[in-house]
Amino acid sequence: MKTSKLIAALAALTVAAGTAAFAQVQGEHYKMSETHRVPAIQDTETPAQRDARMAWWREARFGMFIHWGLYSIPAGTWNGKQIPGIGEWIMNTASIPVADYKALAKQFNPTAYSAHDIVALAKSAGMKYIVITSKHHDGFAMFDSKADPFNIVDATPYHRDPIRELAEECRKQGIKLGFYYSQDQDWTAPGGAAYKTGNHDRPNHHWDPAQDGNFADYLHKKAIPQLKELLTNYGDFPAVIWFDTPTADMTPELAGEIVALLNQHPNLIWNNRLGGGYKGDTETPEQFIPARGYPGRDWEACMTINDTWGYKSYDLNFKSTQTLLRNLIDISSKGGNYLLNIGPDSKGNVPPAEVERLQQMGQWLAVNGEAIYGTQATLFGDEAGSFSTTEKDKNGKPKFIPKWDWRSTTAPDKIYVELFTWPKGSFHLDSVPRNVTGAYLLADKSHAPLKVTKSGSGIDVALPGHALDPIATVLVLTTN
Ligand code: H79
Repeated sequence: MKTSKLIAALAALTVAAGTAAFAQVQGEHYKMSETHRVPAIQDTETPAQRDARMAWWREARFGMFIHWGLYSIPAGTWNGKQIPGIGEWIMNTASIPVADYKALAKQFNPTAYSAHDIVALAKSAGMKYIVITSKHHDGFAMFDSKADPFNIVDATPYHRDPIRELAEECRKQGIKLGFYYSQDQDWTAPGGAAYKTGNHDRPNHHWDPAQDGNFADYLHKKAIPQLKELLTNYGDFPAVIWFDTPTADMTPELAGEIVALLNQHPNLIWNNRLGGGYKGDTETPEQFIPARGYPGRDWEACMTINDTWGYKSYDLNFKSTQTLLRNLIDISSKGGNYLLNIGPDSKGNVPPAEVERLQQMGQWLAVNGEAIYGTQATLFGDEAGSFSTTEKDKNGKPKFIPKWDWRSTTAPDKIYVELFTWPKGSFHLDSVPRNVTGAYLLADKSHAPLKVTKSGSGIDVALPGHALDPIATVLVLTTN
C-alpha cells in the first residue's frame, strides 16, 4: 500500500471511535477489522450527540410501516395462480420477466390514495412516525426520480409523487417520515442483486438476462443517485432511511460511498441493513420480538398485520387487536419500537380490517399512552417468560417460553404494570427495586389510590374486582 493511503486510513481511524479493533500495521499491510474506511456518524459522534439524535425515535415507540408499490396490482395472483409468500416478492417468487413486471406501471393509477388520510390514520393509531417503501426490491421508485425512469411520475398514468404528498402531510400533522430504500436487491435494474428463490440458478440468482450487469454500476447509476434525490428533495425528511437485505455485493468500499452521503445529514437515523460491515443505529428484528430485547442497543421490531407486507387480496389472516397491543406493550417493556405494517391496495386504499385495528390500538393508547411513549424497559424481566431447560428452538438454543400475565415499563418516578390477566384481589411483586409511594389505575380518571401493602422487599396492590380494559389495564406505581 502507498504510504499516503496508509496515512489517510490511519487518520480516518483516529476519528472512528467505539468498539472497533485498532488497525494492526504490519509492514505494508494493515487490518481494518471492524473499523470503517469511511467512518459513519455512529463512529464519530459523542454519546451525548447520539442521545440527542436518537431522542425523538426512542420516545416514539410506535411507527407505521407502509409497503406500497406495483406489487399491489397483482396482489398475490399471477396468470390466474395464487403465488405463495409475501406479496411484494411476487416478481421473484413467480419468476416474472422484467418487461412483464415493468408493464404493470402502465396500469398503476392509485386515485384513491390520500396522504392526508394515511397520516391521519397513523396519528389516530398513536403512531409517531411513518416509514414508506420509496423503492422495494422490484426497483420501482414510488417517487419522482430523474435518476431512473421506472418511477411513479414518469412511468404511470398517475404522474404524481405520493411521497412528496406524504412528506407535506407529515409536516402539517406533525409526525416524522422515513424512507425504506432497497439499496442492494433490485430485480429490474441491470446489476441489482437478487436473493435466490426456486430454481434461479443464473449468476446472481437472476431469472431474466435483462437483470444481468455489474453491481457497482447499478449502485453508481441508480441506487446512489436515487438516495441523493431522497435525501435532498423532501425538506427536513427523511428522518429515517431504512435499508434492507444487504448481500456480499455490498463491499465495505461501496457501502462507504453511501455512508459518505448519509454523513451529510447529521440528524438522520439509519438501520443495520446497509451492509459492508456497518451496524447503523438500530437492530431490526423482522417478524419476531426478541426474548429480552437488545440491552444497550436501539431496536425496532417490524411486523406485518396479516402475513404479507405488500397487499395480497386474499390474505385475511389479520392479527387481533389484542395481539397487536400485546406486541406493542411487550416491545416497549423490552426497550424497543414497534414498526407495524399496512399494505395499501393498487388504488391506494388501506384495507378496512387494517384501519379498524389501528384505530382500536389508538383508543387504548389515548388512555394509556403515558405507559408507552418515552418509557424505559422493565426493571424486572422474568414476567416476559423464561428459557426452557429442556426444549430447544429451531436453532438448537434453549426455547423461550413467553408468559402473558403482565409487562412493565419505567419512568423516572413511576413503574407501569400492564396487566393482561386480571389477578384476583391483588397484584403481587416479590421484589421492587424502588420505594413505592402509591398506586392507581391509569384508566381511572380519578386516579383513586389503591392500597399498597409492603412485604419485605415486595408489595401487594389491592385491585378492584374487574379489569378496566379487556386487553390491558395499566397499574401505576408511583416511586421514589
Ligand atoms: O420489506 C419486507 C420484506 O420484503 C423484506 N423485509 C421486509 C421489511 C425482506 N426481504 N427479504 N426478506 C425480507 C427475507 C427473505 C426471505 C426469503 Fe423468501 C426467504 C427470501 C427467500 C426465502 C420470503 C419467502 C420471500 C421469498 C420466499
